[in-house]
Amino acid sequence: MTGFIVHSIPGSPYGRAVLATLEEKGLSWRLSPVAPGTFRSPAHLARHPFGKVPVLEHDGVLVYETQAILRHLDRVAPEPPLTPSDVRLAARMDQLMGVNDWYLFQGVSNTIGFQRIVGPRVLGLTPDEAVIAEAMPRARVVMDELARQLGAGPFFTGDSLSLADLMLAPQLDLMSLTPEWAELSASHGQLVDWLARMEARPSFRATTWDRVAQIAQAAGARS
Ligand SMILES: N[C@@H](CCC(=O)N[C@@H](CS)C(=O)NCC(=O)O)C(=O)O
Repeated sequence: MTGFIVHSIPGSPYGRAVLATLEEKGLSWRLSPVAPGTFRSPAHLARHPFGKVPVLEHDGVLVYETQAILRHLDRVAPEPPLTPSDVRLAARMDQLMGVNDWYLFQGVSNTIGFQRIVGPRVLGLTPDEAVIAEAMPRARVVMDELARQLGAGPFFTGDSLSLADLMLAPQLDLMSLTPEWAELSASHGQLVDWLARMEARPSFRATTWDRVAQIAQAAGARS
C-alpha cells in the first residue's frame, strides 16, 4: 500500500485521531506540518476548502473531515477492523462520532480546551474566564452522556476498540489538561479509566503533542 501523508499540526485533537488510527492499523505515515498562519494559504485551501486540519493524502486522493478520513482508513486497511460488525454497535459508534463533532468539540473542547491550553500555548493568549464559565453547563451534559454511553466499557462499543474511541480520546485528553477536568470528571471514574487506557496505547503514546511537535520540527512546517 502506498504511503499516507497527513497534513496537520501538533496539538490538533482531530489530527491526532487520524495519526492514532494509522498507528492502530500498523500503517506507515508521514506528517506534512501546516505552518501556523497558513491555513488560508492557496496551497492549503486547495487541500481543504474550509482551511482546517487534518487532511489525508493517499494514493492520489485527498480526504478532509476526520470522520471521512477514519472511515476511509478502515476501508482501505480492514485489519484490525475498527467498525463493529453488529449494526446496533455500529450505529452507536456513528452516533458517538457525531457527538464528538457537534457537542464535545463544538462549544466544549474548542472553547475550554482552546481557552486553557491551545490559545495560551500556541498563540500566547490569556484565558477568557467568562467564555469558559459559559461553556461549563454544555461540558457537564457531554460528560454525563459519554459516561452513560461508555457504561462498563471497556470501549464505547463494547469489547473492541472502534473509531469512536479514536475520535473521542484526543478531545478528552486535551480537556484533561484543563483545571475544569477535575470537576467534570469527578463522578465519571469509568470515563477517566477509559481515557487512561487509551493514553497508554502505543498509538496514543506515538502521537502526543510533544511527539508530533518533534516530527513537525524535523519535517519543517510549510503552507
Ligand atoms: N470538522 C473538521 C474539524 C477540523 C478542525 O476544526 N480542526 C481544527 C484543529 S483541531 C482546525 O483546523 N482549526 C483551525 C481553524 O479553525 O482555523 C474535521 O472533522 O476534521
